[in-house]
Amino acid sequence: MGRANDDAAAALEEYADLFAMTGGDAFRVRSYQKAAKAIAGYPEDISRADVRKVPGVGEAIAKKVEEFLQRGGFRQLDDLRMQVPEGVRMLTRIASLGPKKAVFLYRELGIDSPEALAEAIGEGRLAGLRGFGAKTEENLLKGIEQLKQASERVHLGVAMNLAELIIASLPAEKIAYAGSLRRMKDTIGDIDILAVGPATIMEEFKGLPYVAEVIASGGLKTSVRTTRGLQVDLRVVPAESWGAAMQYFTGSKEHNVRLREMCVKRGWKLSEYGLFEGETVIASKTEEEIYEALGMQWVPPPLREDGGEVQAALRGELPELVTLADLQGDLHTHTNLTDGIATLEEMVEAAARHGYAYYAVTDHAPNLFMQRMTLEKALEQRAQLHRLQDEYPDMRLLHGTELNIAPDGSVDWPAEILEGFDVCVASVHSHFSQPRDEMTSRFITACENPNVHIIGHPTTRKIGKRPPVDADWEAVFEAAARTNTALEIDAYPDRADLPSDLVRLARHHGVKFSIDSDSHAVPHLGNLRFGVGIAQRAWLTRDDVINAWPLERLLAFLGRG
Ligand code: DGT
Ligand code: CA
Ligand code: CA
Ligand code: ZN
Repeated sequence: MGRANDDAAAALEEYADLFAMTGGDAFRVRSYQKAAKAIAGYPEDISRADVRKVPGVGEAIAKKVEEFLQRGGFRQLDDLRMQVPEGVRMLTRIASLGPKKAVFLYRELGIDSPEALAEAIGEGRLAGLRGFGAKTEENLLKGIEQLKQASERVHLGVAMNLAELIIASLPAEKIAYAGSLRRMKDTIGDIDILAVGPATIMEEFKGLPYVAEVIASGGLKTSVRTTRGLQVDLRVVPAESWGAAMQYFTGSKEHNVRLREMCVKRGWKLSEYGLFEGETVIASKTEEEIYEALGMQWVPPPLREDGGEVQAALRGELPELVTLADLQGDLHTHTNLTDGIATLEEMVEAAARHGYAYYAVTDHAPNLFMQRMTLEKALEQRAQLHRLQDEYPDMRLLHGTELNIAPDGSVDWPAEILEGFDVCVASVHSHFSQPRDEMTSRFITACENPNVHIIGHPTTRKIGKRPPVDADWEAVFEAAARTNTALEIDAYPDRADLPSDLVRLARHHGVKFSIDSDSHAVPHLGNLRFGVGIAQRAWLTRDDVINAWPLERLLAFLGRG
């Protein structure tokens, strides 16, 4: 994905937001958002290709993009930026504050930033305004706090892309990322890269195009801030202590503290230079040697959170974690029939390139009004999928749908229609702030529907944008286990939903999981690896994951055998 695509997509997104804030037509807002997504997901670099070839980009949008590519802006965007100050736009990033309310607060009270809003609430200046009760104020304060925290961390997808770019552009004898990124945490505070050799590497690092500012620079460590605001630390380490450095800087701090406690008892010392007895090096070259010397199994980085992994590794009882190679298919993907940008043919062809044994297309169902889905369209797609099947003898194509769980737990279609789908994912897409007990029964009712196979992105959170819904998760997990309903691990990195701590809890209740990409474009299929990271952090094995199963076992689970 070229940077021009990302930048143009971001500009169109911003334009869509501003257009909505200033009272623009909802369908046009939607078409800008759709075009932005399409451009971001387009495989070719649009600064070289004709942007009109991107699906969903008509003449009017193409003109804007072309102007943007020439001068980094376009007239209509400039106009709206003048009407709505930057800080007011920041207001809309507060969860539960929509564009209309943000503009209202600006015009009525001159509130022009999240900080100004927090202040106004503190001074009681919102009291008496229509639509701003005590409960709303409390939610706004929570949202402001969340925004503050989120702006200091990025999701795994952003950090991983950047780390891989950096690593690919720096020639070194050895180079790898450590820290929370190697542990596959869902959000990343900063990127930690370790390298062996050459002397010129620090200069090359500081000269990379995405470096905005050099924070600190020395012979052994350089820290920079990238154009996206993320900090990257590069450390040069001696070849003979590579393993010790990787172990130390991978963390987590809590995991390392546990290991050092063990060392102290034996009179040993563990540092980023090695495992020592007095001056004698016991192990330092590889991580494996270090863990072995400590009398334990090598611990996969996603487990290194002091969640019982040290004890298990000492007993030789670490789980055999599910891997990306174990996944046989993807059970939640979209096409341009709803909000995806690629055609059915394109998605299926890309899935085949991943070598899948099965692949489900699950476009949105009619109750998500904006997607304009109908039964007729779904059946037409099914026929088209059946025709395509002949071209892919080694990959079973499954026709599915992503249903909407209504506030009462019901879904879009009656049983006789649902039975016609091979796989039904059901997700919450509205009414996010239902009270806890209602939200809990909503999920339980959905689980109890015999045609619902998978609950999609269960908490509905979007990292840095939308908080998780409130539910009694243990009660939901109990229901999912009892009804044989899988819970999704949505691998799309701004969702990462279920998060790993809840996955681990659900597993204790006997729940099965589906690791899905929730793809809306061909490149998204590759996001599945982030879902595997979540699964590994939750100690899942192949047996816990329905799309790591062979086709026959999956079909039996779906009741479609
Ligand atoms: P982040 O960056 O907030 O997402 O999380 P980490 O885990 O990458 O943390 P970071 O970048 O502060 O440090 C990277 C690793 O280096 C950390 O996981 C453990 C190790 N480390 C850094 N500083 C210390 C320290 O003061 N004590 C110990 N025991 N370990 C440290
Ligand atoms: Ca870090
Ligand atoms: Ca760091
Ligand atoms: Zn969804």
